Amino acid sequence: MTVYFPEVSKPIAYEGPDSKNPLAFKHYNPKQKVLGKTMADHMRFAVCYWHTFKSGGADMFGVPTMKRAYNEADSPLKVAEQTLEAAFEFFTKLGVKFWAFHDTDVAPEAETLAETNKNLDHIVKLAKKMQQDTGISLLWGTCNLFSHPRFMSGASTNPSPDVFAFAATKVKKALEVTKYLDGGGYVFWGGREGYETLLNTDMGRELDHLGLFLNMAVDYAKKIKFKGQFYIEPKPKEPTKHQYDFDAASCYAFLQRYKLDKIFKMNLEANHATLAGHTLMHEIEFAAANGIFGSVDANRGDMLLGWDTDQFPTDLYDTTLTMYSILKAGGFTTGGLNFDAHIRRQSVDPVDLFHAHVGAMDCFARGLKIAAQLHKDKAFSKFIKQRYAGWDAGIGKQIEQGKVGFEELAAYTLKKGEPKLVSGRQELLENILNDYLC
Ligand code: XUL
Ligand code: CO
Repeated sequence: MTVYFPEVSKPIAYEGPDSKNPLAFKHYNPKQKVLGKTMADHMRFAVCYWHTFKSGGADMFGVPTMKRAYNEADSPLKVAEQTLEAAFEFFTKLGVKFWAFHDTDVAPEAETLAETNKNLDHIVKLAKKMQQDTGISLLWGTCNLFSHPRFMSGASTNPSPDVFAFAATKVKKALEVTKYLDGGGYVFWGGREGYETLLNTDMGRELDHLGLFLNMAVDYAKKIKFKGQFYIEPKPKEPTKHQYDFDAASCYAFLQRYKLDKIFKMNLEANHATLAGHTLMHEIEFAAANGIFGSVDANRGDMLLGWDTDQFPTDLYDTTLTMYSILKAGGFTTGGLNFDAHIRRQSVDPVDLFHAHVGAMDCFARGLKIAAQLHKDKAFSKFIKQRYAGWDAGIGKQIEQGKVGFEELAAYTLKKGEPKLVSGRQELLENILNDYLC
């Protein structure tokens, strides 16, 4: 069997914080228990197929820079087979238990949809065998409804019902494939489900169509007994000027309107959160507060660039707060941390993929350890509990229990007078966070 990553001859091992080996984990020890659960189970790391194996470093101004041995073959299907082999070699050497892909990442598109589906069937059969041989599972499957020219004006929100039907046909197949591979979930990211200009857009109708489309997907999943979790992945813009699934809050309103709120959860991406003007922590906490937290696409943007740079997460402050919010949300069930990130255009060597993933996994492992300590010590929750203590008794309790209205509150206030000012202690809390981080 061909070896595609000879620079890494054996699986990446945990060597502890003193190790100087760049291809070893210094913090991620999969079997180590943190708050009663192994690190592997806390984080459920997944490698994404599209960036890691299919993006070759091309950008708006330049062609691919990365040469990969698995791309050398005389037919697209052979390239797909080799890429799959390389991917499972990579997953195994890295020690992740999950992967994620779009239909078009794994199998080449052909002249007709029937032929494309044949290619997909061929590849997923090989993938199923590799999953069985390695114990690696599919975190979620998804469908690319944004790259082909037919989707230039959207998929289910396209003005043409023929494109809606085409997209439905593709999602039908992607659901079947995800079920065949025992995928734990299925993601909808509405790449072009939005608009470029309202001058040519019937927004109400497009939203109705998106609602109809997702309901059809749910109906079909029931029919084929696909039991995986459905996710929506919010993103406010890019490539479109406005995307309908803008952030977790707008997705939740949409899901409620189309009676899908009990079925879908959120797949929250760090760089999408920042594009929406939020932090990932905000998105996780909003989702958790509404019972729709599902999974995370782990990456980061660049403070100075206003687009989805999809960089590997290396900021300890961010990974700590992400893990803190995930622990607070009760942890992952079907979801995980999927590295929806790509190495930079100048990182041309295959080994750079290992450096990126090893560093990000270690950064999350450190974040988890710090977040667990914050939880154990109730570093913030003690303060929050006390800050809201007024609601546990007296007038606060009466308000929460619905026992008083405006008249009773007016009588109470006129008697009590001006409320006391209480410090929010933000600076103190930020200092405490830094004490734990260092
Ligand atoms: C695009 C993005 C996608 C989804 C899956 O910004 O995040 O790769 O994660 O379609
Ligand atoms: Co993503």
